[in-house]
Amino acid sequence: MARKAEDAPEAFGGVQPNKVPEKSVDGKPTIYTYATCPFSLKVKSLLKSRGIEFSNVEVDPMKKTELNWSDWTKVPVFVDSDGTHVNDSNDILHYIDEKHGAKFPREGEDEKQDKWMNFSNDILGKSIVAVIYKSYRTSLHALDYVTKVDKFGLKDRIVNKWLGAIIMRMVGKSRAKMFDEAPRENLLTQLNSMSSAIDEDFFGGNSPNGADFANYGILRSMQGLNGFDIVEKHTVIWPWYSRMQLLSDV
Ligand SMILES: N[C@@H](CCC(=O)N[C@@H](CS)C(=O)NCC(=O)O)C(=O)O
Repeated sequence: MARKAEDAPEAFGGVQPNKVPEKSVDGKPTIYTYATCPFSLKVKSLLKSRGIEFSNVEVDPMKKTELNWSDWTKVPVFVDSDGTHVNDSNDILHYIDEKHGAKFPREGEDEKQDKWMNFSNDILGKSIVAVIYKSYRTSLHALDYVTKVDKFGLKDRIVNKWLGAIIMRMVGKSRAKMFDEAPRENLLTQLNSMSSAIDEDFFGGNSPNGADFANYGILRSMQGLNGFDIVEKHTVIWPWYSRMQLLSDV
């Protein structure tokens, strides 16, 4: 835990020392997200699967004004109804689970869960970015969601889509360099590797654990985008994905 943010060395993951009750919207647990952010979708899927009502603040990916109050400049950021403030998706999953039934082990208690939760960030998150943002065309398709966010003005929608696509195309290229195989082949390799850890219905056995929510959220973010056919065609991952989708309704 307590991972440092690369862009703000003073910021760290996990539960923060300060409470920010004014940042919880309508007195509900509040998640600051981008609609299509893989890390944010991990958290949404856990909240939904537990039937926890929450508020969602859509962050402008270029200006990030909604996060001016936070040292951590990435999404998701979670603010509980009492103002408890948690950074970093895997830490947020643990915080929420601990508070709502403690149905899966905490970090350090289950090596397998820890391994696959880390995999979701270190490998799978990067593998999907290389595929989704494989060309300018696929990047524009992925960024089209910003044109549908009501609260963004017309200028921001256009800038976010076109500038976002250029930036994400560059990120996609740099992510692709991390792997030996081409993006589509690499994603298939990673799905095969995940399959080896799903012995029963879930990573967690009969019920989902942190590794299930972490990896499901990542793959959920590419639904409808370039490369999702690789997930749909996978004989182990697709049935697992469908089970996760059913129980999380995200
Ligand atoms: N380790 C972080 C990674 C979060 C992350 O990289 N989020 C992306 C959006 S999907 C982000 O905010 N990137 C920085 C930016 O957009 O400026 C987590 O698991 O929450």
